[in-house]
Amino acid sequence: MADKTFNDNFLRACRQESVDHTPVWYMRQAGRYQPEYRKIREKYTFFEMNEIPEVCAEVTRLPVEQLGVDTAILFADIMTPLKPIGVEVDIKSGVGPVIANPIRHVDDVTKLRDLEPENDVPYILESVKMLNEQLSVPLIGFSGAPFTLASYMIEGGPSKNYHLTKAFMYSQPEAWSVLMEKLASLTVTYLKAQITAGAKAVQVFDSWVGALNQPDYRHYVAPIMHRIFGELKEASDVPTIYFGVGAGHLLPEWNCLQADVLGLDWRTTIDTAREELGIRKSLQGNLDPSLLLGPWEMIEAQAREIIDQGVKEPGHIFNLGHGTYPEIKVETLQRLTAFIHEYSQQN
Ligand code: 1CP
Repeated sequence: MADKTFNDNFLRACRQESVDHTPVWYMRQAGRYQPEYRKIREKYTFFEMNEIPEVCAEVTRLPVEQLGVDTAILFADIMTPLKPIGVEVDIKSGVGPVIANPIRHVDDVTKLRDLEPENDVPYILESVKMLNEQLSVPLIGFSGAPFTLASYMIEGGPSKNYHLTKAFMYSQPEAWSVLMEKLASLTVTYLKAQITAGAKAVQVFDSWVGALNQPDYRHYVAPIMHRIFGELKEASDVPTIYFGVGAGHLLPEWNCLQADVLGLDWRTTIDTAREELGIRKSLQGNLDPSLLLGPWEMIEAQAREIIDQGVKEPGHIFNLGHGTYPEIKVETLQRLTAFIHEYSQQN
């Protein structure tokens, strides 16, 4: 571990314990809004950055050193563990993941291999170990959730309405179920390996599951999410976080899962989650990242509002409602981090 005292405010907030200040981190805190990131990215493809532990660790540390955030998140992508199981995926700059062999039939599902982290993604485990030596804040490991991974695997890339995914789910329910179970196994195996390597918390990104209504979520997705968080809880006491965009209507379902922290986007306030929906878990969020392109006075007022709501009960982690954008200025995130730390201490 690094010389400096270890800052465990984030882990304490995950466990709903008292904190020195509200911990802060930003989804996609490593990314194209950073000139240093863009410079490294010019030299490597996305997966090269991911697969060379020294580069991966450097990019992971960048926002911690530059912004003063309370956690690091491993620099990888939700697509990282899909490549070795037979998904031909490329990350295209300015687009995102593009898949050359999208899933159409049950055969495309059954031929996917099982993930063996030590053989298939040794560089991820190496990066986690390296970062554990270097950081004085907790490292978050992560995985995509089955629905969100399946959406890329079926659509072949980013989508606005997920109609191919839903069509597959409705018309080939048995194949859907096989796919969900396979991806649940991958998620659990991958996260357990990251935890064994030293990840101090894990986040499951279900970014696009908000596209489903509540009955469909309950029928087609909730059982495997129960399986994932149940198996993780059985294996370790490392805090688990579940996040999705536009998924406020699913929060009552999420409240029944064995996840420790729920991520909110900007559409659901912390007060609403706690008071109207009765969520008693820790909450993470939820400044609209678009607001970071607006005037500082508005950013500060909104951040103040989020902290005022967050500190009413133990268990709040400040974050954005979704990832950073390339247009955001480094200085804005530096100023925001300092403001959150200072303001939440006074409360
Ligand atoms: O700093 C960090 O947050 C760590 C790195 C990280 C994480 C946690 C990256 C790097 N990707 C992710 C997760 C991820 N990837 C999610 C879940 C979180 C979210 O909703 O944002 C999703 C949906 C993806 C898929 C993906 N990969 C997209 C979105 C495409 C879409 O459908 O709109 C994109 C643009 C990527 C590429 C990517 N991943 C990460 C970075 C820094 C980038 C940009 C790569 C580049 O061109 O430099």
